[in-house]
Order: sequence, then C-alpha cells, then structure tokens
Amino acid sequence: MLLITSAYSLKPKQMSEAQIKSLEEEFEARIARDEKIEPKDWMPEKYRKTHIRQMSQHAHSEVVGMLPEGNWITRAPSLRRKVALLAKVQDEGGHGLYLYSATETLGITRDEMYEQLHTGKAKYSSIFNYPAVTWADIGAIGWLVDGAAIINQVALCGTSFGPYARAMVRICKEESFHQRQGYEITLKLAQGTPQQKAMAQDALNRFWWPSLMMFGPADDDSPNTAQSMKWKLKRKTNDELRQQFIDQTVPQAELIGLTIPDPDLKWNEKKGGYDSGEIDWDEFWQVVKGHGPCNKERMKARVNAWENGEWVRDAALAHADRQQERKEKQAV
Ligand code: BYC
Repeated sequence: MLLITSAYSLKPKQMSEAQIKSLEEEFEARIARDEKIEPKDWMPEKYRKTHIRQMSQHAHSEVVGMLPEGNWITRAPSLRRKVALLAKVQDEGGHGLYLYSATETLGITRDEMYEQLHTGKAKYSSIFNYPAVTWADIGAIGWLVDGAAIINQVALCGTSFGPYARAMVRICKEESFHQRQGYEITLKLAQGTPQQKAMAQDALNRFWWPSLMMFGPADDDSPNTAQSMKWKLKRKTNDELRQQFIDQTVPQAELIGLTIPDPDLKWNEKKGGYDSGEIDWDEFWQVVKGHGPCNKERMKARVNAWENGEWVRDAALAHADRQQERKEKQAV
C-alpha cells in the first residue's frame, strides 16, 4: 500500500518496467480483494481512461435525459404530477453533476467533458434520442427507462472505483422514486378510459425495445465488457442485466393489463427466465451513431444551453475572483 501511494507521484516514464509490473500486480490484488480504488491511488492508465469514458457518458446521459421529460413539465395533467415530474427532472440534473464531479477526480475537466459531448466524441444513452410524444410516454419513461437504469446502477454500486460506487448508492435511492412515479402514471392510465389504456399500451409499444437497448450490445458484440468485468467496473454483463430487466418487468405489465410488444416472449422454466425476441441491432447502432429520431434536436438543445449560459459562468468566476481579492486584502 505504501509503495502504491509513493509511486503515484512518479510519471510512468520515470518508472522502471519492474516498478510498473509490481504496481500492476498490487493493483490487481486489490481488485481481487474487492477493495475500492480511490482517485489518488495508482491505477493503470487504461483503467483511468475507461472509467472516464463510461462515467462521463453516464453523466451526459443524465443531463441529456432531462430533455424528453422536461418538455412535459408545463403540460403535466395535475399539480401533483407536475411537482413529481419537476422533482424527478431536477434529480437527473443532480445525478449528472455528481457524476461529472466523480469523473473530474480522474484528471479530466468538466469543460473537456462538455466539449466531448458537444462535438459528438462522447456518447450518451441511445434511449434519449426517442421523443416523448404523449403524457403516457412520461409514464413509460419512469417505469421502463428508470427501471432499466436502476438495474444497471444497482450493479454499479459495487463497482471498484470508490467515487463512482458512492455516487451510484445515492443515485439509486432517487431512481426508485422515479420508477414508481412512472409506473403509477401508467397504472392510472391502464385503469382509465379505453382511450387512456390505449395511450399507455402505445407508449409501452414504442419504449419497450429502446429500453432493452439501453443495456448495450449483446455480450458477444460488446468490446468493453470482458475487461470491465475483470476490473470490476461492470459487475454484470449487458445480457445478464437485460435478462433481469425483462424478468422483472413482464409481470409488472401483466399486473396492469398491458401487453409486452414481443410475440416471441415466453417463460422458460428451465432457465427460470423469459426467452425473448431479437433486438433490432441495426436500429440500435443507427441511433448510437447519431441517426436516431431526436439526436440532432438533443445536441442542439445542449449546445444552446452551454452558449446561453456563458454569462452566468463568467459572472460566477468574476464573483469568485473578487471574493478572493477581498480575502487577500483583509489578510494583509
Ligand atoms: N447508448 O462495449 P459496450 C438515466 C456504446 S440515465 C449509447 O457494451 P460498455 C435517466 C458504448 O458506450 C442512465 N451508446 O460498452 C436519466 C461503447 O462505445 P464507446 C444511463 C451505447 O461501456 C434521465 C459501445 O457502444 N446509464 O438513468 O462496456 C431520465 C460498445 O458497448 C449504449 C448509464 O450510462 C447505449 N445504450 O457498456 C431517466 C449506465 N450501449 O464508449 C433516466 C452506465 C453501449 O466504446 N454505463 N453503447 O465509444 C454502462 O453501464 C455501460 O457503459 C453500458 C455499455 C452498459 C451502457
């Protein structure tokens, strides 16, 4: 442990191969013992980079994810629904901020992360490139999208990088309220008039497959999974989490009288889970590559927010400088 802390200040070029090997061995041993890796600990460069990639993309997803629902705050059908939606969308903004802060501990600045998002270098979850066209979509997003996010994020509470794991614990608590408010909206619609029930079914039809895509490509086509599992960044694979989501969600749909839009869905007694139809992977990659229904609109909204907020950032920095000057003068 002492060796690791003292070697942190050395740049890789200043270390001998033997020193690096010994650090790598100690690092792997710590991962095997399920110890958390903290920002000032020595870590392989690839571990640092892959965390910056996943964590910053996770942060971007939270922030871009405010857009489809934010659009419905002014049109929520009652005061109660409006207050809950407002709180949920604010929570997502907060999740983005914890995650940007946790990612900054790995040596990237927030401005660099925003730049990567705005220029399309960094991804964000494919799900947010689909529009929320009816109020029932707000139910489907909370129920399915937050439901999928919880399954993914509960696993990430046990991730090996300390700041990411701790951010996830807090985020999961908030996500469970989000999921419940979405399920409640869907339940009410499903118990309402035939038109309301049809709206809920239509939202489920449109959001089911994109929600399954949130878990990423199938394990055989996932270039990052094997290494991320070894480093305990990921605790379950994309397919394991997707299966868990299907098994959990099908009975919820049945309970409220809605039908999952998958004719191949069938309980498999032997595996103790559902067999399901093939995901349209062409659609998934099209959306990931920027050609989904709302990719351009989402990015335009984020870039506009960044540009329109410049005066606020400048004012905050000028205020902080003035405070600092005042403190220094008082100290003399
Ligand atoms: N969309 O090797 P793979 C929320 C990319 S928001 C877009 O399996 P990995 C909420 C992947 O990045 C919560 N891209 O990658 C907010 C990789 O490309 P790069 C969002 C995707 O990282 C508001 C390539 O495909 N949750 O809860 O091992 C309202 C190959 O994939 C997607 C997170 O961000 C996708 N769906 O596994 C409501 C969870 N899937 O980066 C709700 C954290 C894959 O090599 N992230 N790609 O260029 C993860 O758990 C993992 O990063 C993933 C992908 C499972 C998503």
